[in-house]
Order: sequence, then structure tokens, then C-alpha cells
Amino acid sequence: MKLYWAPHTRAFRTLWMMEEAGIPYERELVDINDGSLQTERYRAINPMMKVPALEHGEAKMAESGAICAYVADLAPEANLAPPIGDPARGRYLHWMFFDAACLEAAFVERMAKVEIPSRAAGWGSFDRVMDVVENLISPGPWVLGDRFSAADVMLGSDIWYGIELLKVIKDHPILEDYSARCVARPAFQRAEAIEAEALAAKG
Ligand SMILES: N[C@@H](CCC(=O)N[C@@H](CS)C(=O)NCC(=O)O)C(=O)O
Repeated sequence: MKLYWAPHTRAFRTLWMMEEAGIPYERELVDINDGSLQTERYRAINPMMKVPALEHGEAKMAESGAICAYVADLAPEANLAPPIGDPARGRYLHWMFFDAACLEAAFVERMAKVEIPSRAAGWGSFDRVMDVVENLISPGPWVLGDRFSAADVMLGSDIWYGIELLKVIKDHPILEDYSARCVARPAFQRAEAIEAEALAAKG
């Protein structure tokens, strides 16, 4: 299984996911700024020509949420996704999809300083999304209560990104605590170390 990735991108969550799953994988570090993704070979994996992307035998796929869900299902022993038939799978899928559909969109709205009428915007509004996520992880500690899952990899990576890098989340102690719980996970730290090593090698 090969993961195409670049540091400081949405590929981080897939690195974290791989480290949580604990299954063998190969990493191919790509440069998203020098045109090296603009090849027919890469287009066949991800026609959007973005990272992350995954190749696993005949399976070729992109979209970080889909990759996280795919890897979680491949590693049942890591217990990162409720199996089909488990009622918790509904809540799990709900929040996996919510991340890309609502949380990321709300960040973009805030960064672009545009206001879209909340009934037209699929995510409602930035403030509404923050309230919903705070309620979701209270008391937590995770989206599925005591059970950490790939939904936390998706949500946690975006919350962390929103606080630390984009700085669109401010004065939300519940979200800051959740982010700190994510950062404390050994798999998160291994993913960070992989990024740091790649950035240091680049100079
Ligand atoms: N919806 C996609 C977004 C992927 C994406 O936007 N990747 C960016 C980095 S965060 C990228 O590869 N940009 C390079 C480019 O557009 O050329 C996902 O979640 O995987």
C-alpha cells in the first residue's frame, strides 16, 4: 500500500491514520509546488492531482476522508471503525462526512471573509459548526465517547489545523482540549515526526 503525501497538507491526517492503523505501508513524498503531480500516472490515481492519494493493489483512490475510512476498515484489529451492523457506525459515518462537508467549508468561509446565507450553505455558518462540534465532543473524550475512531482523525486533524495553523478557531477551550488529546496520541506524534524529518531533509 502506497501513500502519496506532502508535509503541511491534508495528507497529514492520512499519515496519522496509517500510524493509528499500524499496517505496513510505503510513503511517496511528493512536491505539490513543482508540477511533479501533473503526470498521467498520477491523474489516474487522483484526477484532482492533489494529495493525499493511495494505491493498494488495484485500488487507487484519493480524498483524505475516504482514505481514512478505507484504511480503518482494512485494520479491524485497530478498532478505528465500528463494523457494519454496529449502531455506532451511523454516528461514525455522520461525523466522518461532516468534516469535509461542513467543518472544512466553514473554515474556508471564515478565511475568505465571505458570508453565505446559512440556509443556503450546507454547513450553516462557522459559529454553528463550532457549537455543533463542541457539543459533539462534550463530554467526549472522543466522537464515539470512550472509543477513539477514524472520525477523530478527521475531525481532530482539522480542529488542530484550525487552531494552530489557520488560527480561525480562537477562544474555544473545549476544542483546544480535544486537540490536545489528539496531539498526545503516540500515532499523531509519529506522523508529526515523519513530517518534521521530511521538512528537515528539504532544508
Ligand atoms: N478534498 C481533498 C483536498 C486535497 C487538497 O486540497 N490537497 C491540497 C493540499 S492540502 C493539494 O494537494 N494541493 C496542491 C494543488 O492543488 O496543486 C482531500 O481531503 O483529500
